[in-house]
Amino acid sequence: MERTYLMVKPDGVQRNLAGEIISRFEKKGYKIVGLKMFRMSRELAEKHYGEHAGKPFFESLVDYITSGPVVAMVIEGKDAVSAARDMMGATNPLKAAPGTIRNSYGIEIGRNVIHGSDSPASAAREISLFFKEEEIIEYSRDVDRWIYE
Ligand code: DAT
Ligand code: MG
Repeated sequence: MERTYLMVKPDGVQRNLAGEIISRFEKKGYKIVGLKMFRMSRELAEKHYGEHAGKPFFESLVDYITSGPVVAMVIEGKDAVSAARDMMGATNPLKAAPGTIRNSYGIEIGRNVIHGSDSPASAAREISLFFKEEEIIEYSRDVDRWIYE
């Protein structure tokens, strides 16, 4: 089982899409093991998006992600990292496959509604950046036997 870090970005929260987006991962069968709302500091945003420092969109990306509260979650399940990326769709919502979250709810690349870790290594880094160990809840679900064979 794998864990990934997902985050409804400030536009998603403002547009009342947080519940809808959380729901997609719940309904697929992934287990939520961490969930919270917070507003990101500039310092944390620059750390989170460190790989993009120096790119032309970096400043506006940091402005955007710190512009309001985000809803962050850690989900757990089989191939969670790549499956969540597939469910999100391409970075540019207009290029995202129909039915994906970004395709369904977004238009512009700078307002693409959701973040998700792009590899198991990024997932580990981002989970520890945003969640304390005690904020990740380990529990068993009876329904898992109807989700996994
Ligand atoms: P993703 O969020 O799909 O992992 P990324 O890590 O390449 O994409 O970029 C992080 C965010 O930065 C992305 O969600 C939106 C923004 N972004 C990326 N490329 C951009 C570009 N060319 N112009 C404007 N914003 C961009
Ligand atoms: Mg990325």
